[in-house]
Amino acid sequence: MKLKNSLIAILVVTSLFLSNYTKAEDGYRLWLRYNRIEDSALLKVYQQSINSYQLDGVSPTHNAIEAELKIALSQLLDKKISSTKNLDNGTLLIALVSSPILTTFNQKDVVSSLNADGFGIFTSFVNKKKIIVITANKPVGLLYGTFHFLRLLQTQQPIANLAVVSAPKINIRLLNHWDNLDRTVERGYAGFSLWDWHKMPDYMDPRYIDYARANASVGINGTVVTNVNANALILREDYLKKVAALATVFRPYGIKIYLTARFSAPIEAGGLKTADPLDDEVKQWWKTKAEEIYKLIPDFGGFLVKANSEGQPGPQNYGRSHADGANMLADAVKPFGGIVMWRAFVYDNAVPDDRAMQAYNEFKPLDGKFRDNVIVQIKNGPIDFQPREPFHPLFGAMPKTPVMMEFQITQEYLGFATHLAFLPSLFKECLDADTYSNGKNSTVARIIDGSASGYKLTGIAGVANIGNDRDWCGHQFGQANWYGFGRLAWDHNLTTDQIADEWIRMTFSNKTEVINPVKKMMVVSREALVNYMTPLGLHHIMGYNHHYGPGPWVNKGRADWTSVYYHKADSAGIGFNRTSTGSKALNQYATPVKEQLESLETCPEKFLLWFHHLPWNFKVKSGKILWDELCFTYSKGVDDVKGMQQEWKSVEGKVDEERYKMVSDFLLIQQKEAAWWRNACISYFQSYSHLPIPVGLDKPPYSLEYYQKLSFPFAPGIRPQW
Ligand code: BDP
Repeated sequence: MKLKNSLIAILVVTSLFLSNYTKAEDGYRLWLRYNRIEDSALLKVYQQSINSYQLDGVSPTHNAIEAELKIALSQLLDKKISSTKNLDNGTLLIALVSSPILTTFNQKDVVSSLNADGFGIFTSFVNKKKIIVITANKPVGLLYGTFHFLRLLQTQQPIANLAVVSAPKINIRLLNHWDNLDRTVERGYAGFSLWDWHKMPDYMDPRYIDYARANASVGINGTVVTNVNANALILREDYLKKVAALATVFRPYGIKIYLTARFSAPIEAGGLKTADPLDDEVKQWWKTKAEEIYKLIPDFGGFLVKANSEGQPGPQNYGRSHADGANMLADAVKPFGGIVMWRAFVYDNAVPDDRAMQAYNEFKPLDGKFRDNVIVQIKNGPIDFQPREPFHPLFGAMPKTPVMMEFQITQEYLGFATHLAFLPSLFKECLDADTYSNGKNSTVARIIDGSASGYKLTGIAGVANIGNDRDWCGHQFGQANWYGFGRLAWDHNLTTDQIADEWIRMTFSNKTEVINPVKKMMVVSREALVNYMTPLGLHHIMGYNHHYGPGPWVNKGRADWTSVYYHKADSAGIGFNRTSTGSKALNQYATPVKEQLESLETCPEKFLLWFHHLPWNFKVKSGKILWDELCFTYSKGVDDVKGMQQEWKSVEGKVDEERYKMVSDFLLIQQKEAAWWRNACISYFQSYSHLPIPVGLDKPPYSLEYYQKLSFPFAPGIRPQW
């Protein structure tokens, strides 16, 4: 009887443990799960190679490193790894390159020549003991090196002869949160804002540390915590104290805090009559505000500004230029080492230009007129974060002004959080594009990292997809976009394949039977999405305002917020003519790019309707007429999602049940919505082409009116004041 009872007790405890274990796989741990190494032979090798660690030096960043090692090593290696004062075989030594311990270390010069964030990891012999050295010029480099080393273990790489040297190519690597002070998130689909302003500074959610760890693990070194559609309240003293408390949490992780500055803050928060950037009182107000901020946050990064765009106030309200506005703020933060990131995302429906041309038209003439601590932040494409855009013509067009990249990680135009779209493919397409602005090989990446432009101030920002959902991003695979953004910000030469590989290994499994299908799914996902939403260069045809689902019929409201403005479908054909016979937007690109895109022979079909208005019976490269090609491409997008579902099905039982189920359900939503996009768009465009659905393809199951009548008043992420 006794035996039976204790057996039952054991069973209960085990099943509780197991169910807790599976429950715990809710995605919270991101790619920092640190589960025991799956390959037992490799585990043995690792266990023999790592016995202890020695962390030389003291700083808050050192404490962060130690905390990470404590969570990671014993779990990964399934043995206790303690700190030691003596170097022995298998010691992991983490020390600044200037440390006396490394006086005789022969790789000193290599590491000393790296920038402040760079690091080296070497297998080395000290006093005949085989050790692993992680070294850097600054504590934050040691932190990055530690995360890199842990990644080697997590992804099961050989560690017997390490000689890794790595330094970021871009200096400022930022997340931009579009978070409002009431915790709603503009275009956020992962719950509410992480920032619990109401409870700060007295209660600091421990999650802020996990956020900082995740960012530091991929080298993100700054965060703008407030929405670009800014609220001046954040500049009030009580809020600044909350910001300072956050900065204190982030600092050990090498993450600087930045704020968005509402241009009219001197009026709203300062009681002045004007926000004119040339007004002395206004200048003084910002100077005093900057002093106040830096007293609280000595390493405050600076301001991000959206001005004179979509109704936001700006210098043009006072007849001044963007340079006047940016320089005034730059002067205020300059004494403290701060910068101003001034957004080039400006457009005004009063200007009758092609909207794709407006940013260039406004900013190009200002080249060279900005202070040296101003950097112009440009969206990847000339319209607005569409599933596919050509690169923004301002890249390479402002040789005398540092410019930085703005990507959108949150999937405002890419199916919100329920569609799986692996965005490093999108990021790479833009970064690798050749602007020819300074001869061949002036890629966008080389413009923003300074190598083809000579910029000293370099930066890249991603609009965050993070909220307070347990899984952070609203989709398990949304995490891969946060991860991938950070990895590319560090090194834009990484391939999408490498990034996917690392992420899958750390987030799901190192087993080939998981890696292969999941990677296949990720690699096709963005192209699939382009195909079922906006094939052949179509753009901006989504639902009005909330941007959810298809809306090619949207024709009311300001012209450049409608869809008909962009696709220009009529009985003759479809597409936006931006060539020399149309809006002439192509003139904004360097000659080789312009010539390539202008000619129908050489314009890549993925950009066809972005640049050309073509008849429905235009012959494309496949030999089909444009209308048929459009229908086939839409259908291919849907089929590709079905393929993704099959790939995912093959990992059932090989990954935890909880995340397996969630991803399966989301893929079903994605498949339904892909079909919805296809059917709605084909129905709509057919009302202009008057051509039949090609043989072999399904007819849309409902009438066009059906699709037009669907309404979503509570779609998430919407901007409240719209
Ligand atoms: C648009 C978003 C809007 C943002 C704007 C921006 O719909 O919510 O405020 O971008 O980047 O795509 O400022």
